[in-house]
Amino acid sequence: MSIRQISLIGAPTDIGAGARGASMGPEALRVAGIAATLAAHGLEVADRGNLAGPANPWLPPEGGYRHLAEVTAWNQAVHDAMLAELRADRLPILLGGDHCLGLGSISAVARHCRERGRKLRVLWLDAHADFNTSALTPSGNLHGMPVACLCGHGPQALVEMSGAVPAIDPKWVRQIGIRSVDPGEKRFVHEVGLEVFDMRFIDEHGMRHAMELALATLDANTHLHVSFDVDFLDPDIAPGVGTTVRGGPTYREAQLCMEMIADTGRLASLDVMELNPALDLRNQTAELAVDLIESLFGKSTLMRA
Ligand code: 4U7
Ligand code: MN
Ligand code: MN
Ligand code: MN
Repeated sequence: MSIRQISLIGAPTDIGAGARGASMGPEALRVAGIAATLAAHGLEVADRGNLAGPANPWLPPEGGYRHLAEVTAWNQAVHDAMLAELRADRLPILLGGDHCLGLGSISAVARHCRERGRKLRVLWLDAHADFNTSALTPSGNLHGMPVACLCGHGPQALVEMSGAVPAIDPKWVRQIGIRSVDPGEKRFVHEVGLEVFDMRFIDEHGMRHAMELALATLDANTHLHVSFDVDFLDPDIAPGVGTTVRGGPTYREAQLCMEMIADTGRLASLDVMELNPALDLRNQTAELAVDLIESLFGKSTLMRA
């Protein structure tokens, strides 16, 4: 049985990103009607408002990381807020905010799964692998590093946030839609054996087959977490992100991806990240994200009424 009690948590920051503006993401998703849309499907929705954290000082990287202290503070706030909702048996939706916050979010999910003796599966929907380290990163931006940090590679404060190191095993992760990976990052992804369904795979085998494989071996004791970086989507339909990469999933491919996740009935937490209203056109990317989230929560056509 899927969880029907939803909590929205806003994290208005662009502290880990390379462009300013993802800090406006939570409000843009609210304006696009995320709460009412989910409520219309019979879900109970509580909007917890926005978390608070340090301002963005917009400084160059130090020791391979930009804004590490501020990123840590924001992630701790996200971790604590997500964990409180999970412990109350609610389904938290993190409204980002840049994707560095996936670290705090999934650290809370990992801690919760340990407490409850549950298995964890993370679906990482993104144009990027987000598997850089301070030695590999071309930018120092921590939104390009959360998956590596979760797998135990990163600064101590981030790596330890879940209370266990590593927070997750790379075997628990499936990445979908990937089409931009830095050279050192690529080697590291192969080294740890991350399971990646990149755009080449989706071109050749289709979204359906990619999702069948990514969702295989889920069982009744599996907590399914989806980390949705909006730059997963093709920029023609989703221009409102800081790091567009052409050649992403179309509207129909993205819908199928969300519908197949919904069909598992296992979704238990969600991040909606990297939406950048400063780069959007008439809030269309936020509206698209809400449309897709509706499918993720089981908006059905006649077939599955
Ligand atoms: B996102 C990048 F160099 N790989 O590390 C980096 F291309 O959360 C981009 O997926 C990271 O949007 C993008 O800075 C992070 C770059
Ligand atoms: Mn990302
Ligand atoms: Mn991305
Ligand atoms: Mn991005």
